[in-house]
Amino acid sequence: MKTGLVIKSTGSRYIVLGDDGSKVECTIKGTFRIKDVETTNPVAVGDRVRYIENQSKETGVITAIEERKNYIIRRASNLSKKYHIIAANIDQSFLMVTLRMPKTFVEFIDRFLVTSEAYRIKCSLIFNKIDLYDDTEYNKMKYLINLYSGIGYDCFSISVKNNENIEPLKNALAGKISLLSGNSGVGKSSLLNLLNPSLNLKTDEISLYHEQGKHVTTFPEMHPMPFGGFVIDTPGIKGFGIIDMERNEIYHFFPEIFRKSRECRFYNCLHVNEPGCAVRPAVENGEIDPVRYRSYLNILEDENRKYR
Ligand SMILES: Nc1nc2c(ncn2[C@@H]2O[C@H](COP(=O)(O)OP(=O)(O)OP(=O)(O)O)[C@@H](O)[C@H]2O)c(=O)[nH]1
Ligand SMILES: [Mg+2]
Ligand SMILES: [Zn+2]
Repeated sequence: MKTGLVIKSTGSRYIVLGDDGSKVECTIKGTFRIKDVETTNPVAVGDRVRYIENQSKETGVITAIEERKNYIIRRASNLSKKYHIIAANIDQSFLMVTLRMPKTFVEFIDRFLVTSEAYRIKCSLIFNKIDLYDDTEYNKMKYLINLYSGIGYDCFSISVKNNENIEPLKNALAGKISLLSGNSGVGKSSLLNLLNPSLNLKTDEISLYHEQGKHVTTFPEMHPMPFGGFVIDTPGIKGFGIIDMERNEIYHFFPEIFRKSRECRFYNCLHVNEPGCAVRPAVENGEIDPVRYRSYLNILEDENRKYR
């Protein structure tokens, strides 16, 4: 009996990196279930497993999964009650954004951060392609870095193309299991190739995810980093899968709004137009950024729609 880490899954087969450094292609035996959640895949990348090697030592059988520290899921399809486990045991997540080619919208950033918070996974932002920015874009980035680092999110500004400012990011990734997300074209695969040239990932390929509402089943892969740790590239997956949230808990995932909400008169204040709300005045006097507040209202409105 050996133990190892699932680094790739192809539906029914799993590549396990044994703690002894060997790689084994495994199938699974038995049933693995998450309590209360129906899933389409029993084992995901990031899972720590026990397995038995077959005689050839190239193949094996997974017999047990160790308890997960966390896992992220998405619906298997829009209307399905089943969930797909994207990855397990994630230490931290990184959202890569660009202010040009493509332009990332602040609300997209906030939705990602909210989901990260809901999963209680530490999240950081990577601003890439700084080599392309004109003064306006550069200043916008500085504004956003100031905003988000003020709330408590680490920010990195890099150019993969010019190999600029990569060192601090390496330090943050070292020894951890990290999820890397971001819109198509921001440079995720390019970054991974820079960090680990032997990966040779395809870049500049349009991924298959763009048709809205259609989930193509691909399986994320964990890429080993030469300085220790793994990065999971999530091609075209818009952040995490959607997590179901209660309307009155959304603001819990905006740390600065949550902090302020302690001063609201009503414990069930949604910070829209309730009397004695402390959040709205804070938006008006600039203590809370209006852009963040708008993201909050938009997410709240989406949830409201589900209840109508
Ligand atoms: N100018 C500039 N271009 C970059 C930089 N980083 C990446 N690119 C280019 O941006 C394009 C898209 O990069 P990819 O690495 O394929 O982007 P991705 O995030 O993996 O995209 P998907 O796989 O579709 O999600 C490529 O043409 C890269 O060469 C950068 O720092 N500066
Ligand atoms: Mg890519
Ligand atoms: Zn309030």
